[in-house]
Amino acid sequence: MTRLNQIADVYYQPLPDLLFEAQRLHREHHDPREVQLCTLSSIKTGLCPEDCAYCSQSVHNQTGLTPQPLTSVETVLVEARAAKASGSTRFCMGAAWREVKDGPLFEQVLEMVQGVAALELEVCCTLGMLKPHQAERLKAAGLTAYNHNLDTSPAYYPQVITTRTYQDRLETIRAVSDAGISVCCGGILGMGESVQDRLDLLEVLLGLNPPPESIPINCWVPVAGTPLEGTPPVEPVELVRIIATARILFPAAMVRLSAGRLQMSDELQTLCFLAGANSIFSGPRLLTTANPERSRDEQLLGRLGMKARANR
Ligand code: SAM
Ligand code: DTB
Ligand code: SF4
Repeated sequence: MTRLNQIADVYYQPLPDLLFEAQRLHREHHDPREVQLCTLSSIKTGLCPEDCAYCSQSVHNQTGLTPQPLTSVETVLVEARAAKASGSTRFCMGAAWREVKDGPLFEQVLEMVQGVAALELEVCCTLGMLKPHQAERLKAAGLTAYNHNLDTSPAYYPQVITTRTYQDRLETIRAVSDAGISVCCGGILGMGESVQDRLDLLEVLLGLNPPPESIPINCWVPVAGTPLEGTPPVEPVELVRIIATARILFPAAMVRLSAGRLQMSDELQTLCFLAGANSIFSGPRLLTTANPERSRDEQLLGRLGMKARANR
């Protein structure tokens, strides 16, 4: 049997069996009562030259977004302190860049990384493509993890992005792991892809060496003015199945229920936690779109007898 058949066999099990297996592995590696809270900050917003069909920040999409140049170090550190005070243990900075360019802007990001690391928060960046020497500098500045998503399967990818290749992404991920930085790599569901595309993405992730320690599962957040406008949302049980399958394939990883929670019911999010998701973005904004209010998340976790993971 090929590995892909095995992944499909996991995914298509009767849901009770799939959830039982996911929970068994989840409990072996994690405390099932805890979720990690992460805060996102958009440090450079909009005017991105890439043509990602899902994104509010691409110059190719008429989304009405107000662009913002690189934020000051002090502003970001104020946000990071507030994130820590509100219970986040990971702070993720995102820039609408195709790639990192050496120079003053990169130096400013390195200062941000140093400043956030000094607050004893996990520090994550997502800045587009990276070269090995840039990954090494981020590592030296104290970066914990670098987020660079493969987004979808190799086959569906060209329907979504044409300005950089799957191979480009794999090379950035290589540079990140070679520098000793933890890889955060996942994808987006709900872009019109098939279940097979989602399983193919999981297969590529499984083939990474080392496998990612952090797997964000985003549901596409609808953005008017993008080519994906009008795409139907992910079928809820399919989302739960993907999370459980990711938990089984990557038992030690953080499986993050990332973008798209505002569009989910409390019950669906609960099922995702039971399937092995153990991290959420906290606070009312993602990068450019809305996320549930903190109070709603606190209330939900409280009702479930779950709690935010303390700083380690
Ligand atoms: N520009 C950098 C890059 O793409 O590598 C970093 C920022 S980019 C916004 C980070 C990730 O956010 C993308 O790879 C994509 O997976 C996710 N993303 C962007 N827009 C989204 C949306 N509308 N819904 C869900 N996920 C989205
Ligand atoms: C990831 O996988 N999800 C986050 C983070 N990595 C950078 C981004 C979600 C962005 C959602 C759309 C927006 O707010 O612009
Ligand atoms: Fe640019 Fe990243 Fe948005 Fe693609 S996902 S358009 S690279 S900001």
